[in-house]
Amino acid sequence: MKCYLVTGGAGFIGANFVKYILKYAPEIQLIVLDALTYAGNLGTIASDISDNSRCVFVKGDICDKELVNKLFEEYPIDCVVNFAAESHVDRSIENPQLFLQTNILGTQNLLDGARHHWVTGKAENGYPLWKSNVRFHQVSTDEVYGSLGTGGYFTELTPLDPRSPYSASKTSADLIVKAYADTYKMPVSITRCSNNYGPYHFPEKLIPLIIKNILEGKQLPVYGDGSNVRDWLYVDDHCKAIYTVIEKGREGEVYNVGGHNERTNLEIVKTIIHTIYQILSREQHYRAMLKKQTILADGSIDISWINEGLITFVKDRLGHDQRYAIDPTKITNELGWTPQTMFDEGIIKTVRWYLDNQAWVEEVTSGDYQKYYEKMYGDR
Ligand code: NAD
Ligand code: TDX
Repeated sequence: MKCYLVTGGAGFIGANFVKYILKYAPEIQLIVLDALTYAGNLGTIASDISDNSRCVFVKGDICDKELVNKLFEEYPIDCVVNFAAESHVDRSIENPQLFLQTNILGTQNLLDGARHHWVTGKAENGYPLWKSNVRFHQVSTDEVYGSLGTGGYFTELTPLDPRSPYSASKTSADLIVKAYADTYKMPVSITRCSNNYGPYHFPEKLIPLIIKNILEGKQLPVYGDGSNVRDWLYVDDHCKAIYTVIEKGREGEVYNVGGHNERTNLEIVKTIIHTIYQILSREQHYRAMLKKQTILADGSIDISWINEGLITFVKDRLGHDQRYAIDPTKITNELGWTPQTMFDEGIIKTVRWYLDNQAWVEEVTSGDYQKYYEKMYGDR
């Protein structure tokens, strides 16, 4: 049996990855390390831990050297999958230092822990000798490439050009991973994925925030003029790409991950409005969860207000990247990866998941979320 140390496994993509591996990769045991920051929620993976002897949870910080060493001593870890990060661009604009601490120094601390436990000796040429079949996998982002104009795609050869404190910290982490590969010949790989969406996405990010606001009858904040473009991928497709790269990808390589699904933010917001309206038109029982309850003459709950009039254009994000678009040719041609869930299907699945899992939303937003929302968006 192989053993993966999955960091950040109580966050959005990490938790989906834990579920993906437990379902599809019976040969893998998981040690999940997560600090449970505002973005991490143990409830998301509680059943995965309790129902499964293949999954152990450890609460802790990737920057904690002693803890990371202890985990390597205690468990036969042969792969580190590093999801743990501060991940929200807006928060990085407010507090850059935390992003540098977690995303750069945390990654370096994990690299060092792995290096100390995976090196078995020294070759004649002075380079370390590595235990066989080990891998350090860094979960990176398309944001390291910066921002595109109206045309073109990010390939693995696109120069790194991060523009926000978040993307600069992720780029630095990628470079530290590359430095360990070049200097110590450490077996590493990196995936750079476009925007994910799907279940367990924290409602500070665009798609879950818009769903939450509609259900609460609030306005829908669109930054600037809503023309910025993101390339959206269903989270399970990202999880499959990571697993494929770890198991089949070449050592030392970077693989871009994306599904050619570019949309403007305005288009995304309109799609969510229409999707929720359609579902609530047909399935009246969901209307009970709306905060705004106007009862019509026929006794039904009014949903006519769920329309594009809810959209409100707000102050733009500082340094807002205009467009991201991934060219996934390398991972498709080399490893046969292609996305399985198309956006039209994925967004309906996602909206339904949020309608059916309001208890989860309440749980994850019961902490400092309200304070954050008021600071970012006022009392809209
Ligand atoms: P998230 O914010 O939902 O989850 C991050 C997790 O990391 C949380 O569970 C949090 O508690 C944990 N964490 C934070 N600091 C930690 C620390 N110091 N020690 C241990 N755990 C810590 O993020 P996400 O959206 O799931 O993103 C996961 C990874 O994927 C990140 O590295 C991100 O850069 C990358 N990524 C995200 C997207 C996206 O669209 N969300 C796209 C491409 C890449
Ligand atoms: O209220 C909002 N209104 C709005 O117009 C929010 C929260 C966002 N936006 C815009 C900003 C972006 O153009 O929507 C777009 C998507 O924003 P986010 O959901 O914050 O994602 P983004 O900034 O694109 O970054 C995401 O994708 C790449 C993840 O958060 C990163 O972790 C990942 O690396």
